Amino acid sequence: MLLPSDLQVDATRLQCEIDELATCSSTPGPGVTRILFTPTDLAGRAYVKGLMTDAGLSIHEDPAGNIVGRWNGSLGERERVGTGSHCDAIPHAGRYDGTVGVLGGIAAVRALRAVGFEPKRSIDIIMFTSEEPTRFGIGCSGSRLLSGTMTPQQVARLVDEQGISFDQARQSAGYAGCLEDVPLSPGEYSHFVELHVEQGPVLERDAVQIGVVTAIAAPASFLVTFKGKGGHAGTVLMPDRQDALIPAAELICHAEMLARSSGSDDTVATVGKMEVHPGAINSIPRNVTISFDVRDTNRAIRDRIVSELKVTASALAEERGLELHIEEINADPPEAAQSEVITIIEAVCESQGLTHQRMVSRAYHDALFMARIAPMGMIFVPSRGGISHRPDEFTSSQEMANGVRVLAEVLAKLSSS
Ligand code: HGY
Ligand code: MN
Ligand code: MN
Repeated sequence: MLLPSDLQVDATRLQCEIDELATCSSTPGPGVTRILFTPTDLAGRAYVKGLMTDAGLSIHEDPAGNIVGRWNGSLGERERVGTGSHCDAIPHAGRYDGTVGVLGGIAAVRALRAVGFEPKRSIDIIMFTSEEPTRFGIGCSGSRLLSGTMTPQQVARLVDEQGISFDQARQSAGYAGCLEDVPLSPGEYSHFVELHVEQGPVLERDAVQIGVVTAIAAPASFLVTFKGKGGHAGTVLMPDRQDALIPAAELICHAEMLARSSGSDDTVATVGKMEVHPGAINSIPRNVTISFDVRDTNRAIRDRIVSELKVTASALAEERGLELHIEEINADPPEAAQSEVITIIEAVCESQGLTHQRMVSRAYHDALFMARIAPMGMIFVPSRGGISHRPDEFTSSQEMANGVRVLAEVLAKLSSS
């Protein structure tokens, strides 16, 4: 019988591994930039595979670049228990987003092996290939493929800003084979549990050690392009202009107003990227593309905001005689964590004497898509100041170790039945 007190997590070693992985970055510290299939991503992958091998896991990589470290259980490969997260990082990000779930999963295996635990169900630590949308515009392409949420054809067609396709990029990174072999068949996982930093202020504000996620918010994103005449900034008089940046600016402010007045505290709307063409100080913007990221735990509210934004975009374009193009990226439903998994995580927190509370995840994660093929759960550890996607993102090694110990015992329970 595994006793919680038996489980020892080497918090210092985990912190060193987080810090070592953070050196695999295409920008100087303290921030981390690790973009899919770039040299720093490949260096990070090699480092993670080394840790998996050292922990006695067998390595499996699929044609999309999802990396699995497997601890073979006596029941073989059916109905495995999955955990994991991602190691790619948006530009100038922190070092804990995603990595705590991958390196923490490996640390959980080490802690279980150290007390002689042997799983019945195999345990998979998954490093999903591309959770961030940075390079190909859509997040979670690895877990979308695995769960059948995106088809291999849809993923193969993704193109980055240099015109390189996902297929070309993965093959140059050494991932050959057919993407058709990636989707999992039903029943491959009995459960999927992800450990992740909260990326928000709730746990720190409430002085609680562990967040037990009940649901993951529904993300939607799309691009809006206004096209006008452009022209010379000095010679085209104001009544004669079709400046594409003006309606874009109005739409950005409108998005903020809609999100603030939606009636739901969980509604968020963000314009994170804007491209102005030709982008010269003395040239009237001819084409402007802005990106929208709209979320809420309530899908109907999110969809209402998205459709109101599209209606307003069309009215603004018509008012000024501009062309309008809208490119859908994704509009995913929220997912609930499975009550059995929530109960197990809470029971483990109790037995380990850790304070815990139920909460929603406003960030999306690979668990959002793994929930479509297996009962899902998430374990959160606090983020200092609620900061994430910033170089000053921070979670202490002790807080990480708390999450790892809970994950380890949850994996032990799920893989023993
Ligand atoms: O955007 C998100 O929620 C995640 O961090 N990629
Ligand atoms: Mn992120
Ligand atoms: Mn993440």
